[in-house]
Amino acid sequence: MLVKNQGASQAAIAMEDQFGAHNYHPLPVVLHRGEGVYVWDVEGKKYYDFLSAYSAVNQGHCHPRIINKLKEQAETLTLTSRAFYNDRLGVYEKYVTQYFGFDKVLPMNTGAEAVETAIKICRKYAYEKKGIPEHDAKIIVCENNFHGRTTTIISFSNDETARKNFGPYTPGFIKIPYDDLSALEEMLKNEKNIAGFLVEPIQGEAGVYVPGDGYLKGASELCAEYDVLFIADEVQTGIARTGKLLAVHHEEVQPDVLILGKALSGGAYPVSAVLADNHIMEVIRPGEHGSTFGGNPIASAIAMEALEVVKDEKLAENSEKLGQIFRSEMQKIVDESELLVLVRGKGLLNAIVINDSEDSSTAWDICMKLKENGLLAKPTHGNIIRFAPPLVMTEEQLLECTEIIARTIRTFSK
Ligand code: IF1
Repeated sequence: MLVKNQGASQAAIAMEDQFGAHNYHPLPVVLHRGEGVYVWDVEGKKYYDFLSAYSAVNQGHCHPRIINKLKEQAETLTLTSRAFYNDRLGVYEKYVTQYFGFDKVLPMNTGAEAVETAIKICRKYAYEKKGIPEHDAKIIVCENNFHGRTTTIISFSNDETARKNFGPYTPGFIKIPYDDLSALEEMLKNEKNIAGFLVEPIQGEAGVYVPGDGYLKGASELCAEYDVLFIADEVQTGIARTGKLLAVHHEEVQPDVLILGKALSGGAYPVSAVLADNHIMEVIRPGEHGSTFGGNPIASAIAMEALEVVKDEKLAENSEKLGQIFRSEMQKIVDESELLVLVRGKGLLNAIVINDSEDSSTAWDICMKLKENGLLAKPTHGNIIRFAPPLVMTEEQLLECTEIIARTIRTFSK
């Protein structure tokens, strides 16, 4: 539906406002089509997408190979439930476990479901394999974490917006500061009944906080030393986003439990997964966990193609290369403008921090101006803007985008 006046956008926004819950505050742009690194709004204006649906379309919008696989499977068999076998799931399970180096996978749909699944596996492992008294298992999490929006997950959030008035909260979680190995060691040493440590290799929503070198390796070693499961939530940092297939691979870490989502399907379908070796995954027996759509034939077919694309198009290498260029171009703006405090990130998961108060509208205003200039991005918290384009971007396109960002920032320069 392409119309040339603003009426279509306003009509779409008004419809969402009237008939949809107000659980988001989107940038006022109404998108109609996506292809690779580009999206078009209903008036036909073209944008670079620098959010990638929160790192779900790492392979680019509507990747032809993924879409063709979606169509092919959708015309054949969409859903059987797990009451029966199907001819796609086993193939996918073999493929994805070998792809990431684990014995088994438990397929789910959304990232939050996968995080919840990992929490259940971790607790059950603690009771049945470590002899922790039932109901006493504790999982260590980090301050400023983001792992999803379910009641249990927001129970261990410290973001009041995400958790206020959603109680009573699920117990059994202990918070420590992020990127602090001594805090983790202290907790492991002094606290009883610790079952696991759940961590984002880079804290995305908090504002793309990259931990110090050695943090992930050190945390993984401490978990091994204290016989606690190291659970890596790579829903946002995984699938080549940070310049390696997984963010933990920057430090040669293999987590005990790996959580994937988002770009596992290239953004074409909700697909998530929890991977672990047999001695952990075997705590789950028939009837103890599941989901109607988990591991359905479409999800299985799409995820295999989406992962093949990551390999064939060398998206991790491209992410690493373009990420270096992006941060060095952003650093030039930081150096010349008082408005930017710093740029940080890994691969093509980056953010700039605006020199303004958390509650200022500057980051939002910059994103509105970027939209006018043909680039879509959105602030995370207050004065931080996340930049995460699809990993299929070319160097030439990236440099065009850094020029758009530089030109836009200059119009705000203090
Ligand atoms: C929103 C951002 C937020 C995640 C990690 C699990 C999940 C997410 C590390 C849950 C989801 C999404 C959710 C979306 C905005 C976006 C997001 F960081 F990616 F930008 F919120 F933090 N683990 N992240 O990042 O996966 O259930 O959504 O499939 O809720 O506003 P999900």
